[in-house]
Amino acid sequence: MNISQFTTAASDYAVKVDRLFYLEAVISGIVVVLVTGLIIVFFALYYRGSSMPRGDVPEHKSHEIEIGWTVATLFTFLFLFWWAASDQLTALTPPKDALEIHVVAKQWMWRFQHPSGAREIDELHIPAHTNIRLAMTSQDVIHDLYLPALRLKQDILPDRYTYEWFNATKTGTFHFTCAEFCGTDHSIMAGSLVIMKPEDYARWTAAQPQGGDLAHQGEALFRSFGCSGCHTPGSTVHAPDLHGIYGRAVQLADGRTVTADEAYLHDCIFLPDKNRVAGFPPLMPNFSGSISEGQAIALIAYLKSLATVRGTRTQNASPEHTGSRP
Ligand code: HEC
Ligand SMILES: [Cu+2]
Repeated sequence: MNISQFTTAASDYAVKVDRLFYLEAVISGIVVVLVTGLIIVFFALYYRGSSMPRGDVPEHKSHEIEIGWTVATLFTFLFLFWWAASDQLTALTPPKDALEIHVVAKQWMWRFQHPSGAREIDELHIPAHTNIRLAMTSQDVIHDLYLPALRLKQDILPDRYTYEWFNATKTGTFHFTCAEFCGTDHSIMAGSLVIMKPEDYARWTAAQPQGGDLAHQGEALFRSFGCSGCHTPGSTVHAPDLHGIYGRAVQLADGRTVTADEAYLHDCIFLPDKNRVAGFPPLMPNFSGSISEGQAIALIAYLKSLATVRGTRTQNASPEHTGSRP
């Protein structure tokens, strides 16, 4: 691994981060040189016993200088804050048309699932010049996906989704690693980010073992875990119909109304007590321990695809399943 692994800026956002970093380094450098220089000069001239004339000590200190440097520093920092914040805030909002890749972190490996159904471990293949959104969760402790070439770092928590998005502009193979101390083998929890030309990515995807896309894998799990036994219209259990669930406003038994986003669906499977649906017996079983994060991703992809089947596609429905209706 050579140093360019860490210095290459592989996205426009990374270039922006670098620009800010260099500016701050230069400003800090100027301050260091100025302050150290003055200390050395005054030391050399006015050490105790030197013959330099001290002149008359003024009665009042100079307010102009005090106010001047305070205001100058204040504005410099406000300017840097404004610059950094505006880069960060634009980077927080993912574009609507992003390709969504799921990330499951666990001690001590990375699992990636592509919308096509392709999976990989400790390697992430992505197309360049494409908006990519990572939806990330952890199977155990807190991890953190650090992609130096993209200047991105985001914590990954159990029972919760965190996201980051990017648009890579350079092809190549780059290092990524876990940036949260997560146990004995934390230091080997790393891998390669392979940024490919879009046509190479398409070829790579096609060459992966075909397990069906995520939504289809989820449909099979929906049957094998017995979800369908309760959640099919006409079942003996009074359970909600899950068609069109994604993006819907759900009335809960405790009076809250929540939007059924990915995090909500995730909680329904692993923490059902958190969200009991109003008007139904509280019979949704807790599947934590029996369903893995990877399986939950497929189940949720399936539930999201249900939103598109009956023409009730909601605005939030994720774009990647539009081509994969069951
Ligand atoms: C024993 C029957 C039963 C099984 C099995 C079951 N559920 Fe449920 N589920 C329910 C009931 C009843 C509710 C509504 C009451 C509640 O929240 O407990 C519910 C609620 C839900 C909700 C929230 C629905 C809404 O309208 O907000 C989701 C999502 C869900 N289940 C998904 C699943 C998935 C995925 C599986 C399989 C892994 C599954 N369920 C298995 C009975 C079941
Ligand atoms: Cu880790």
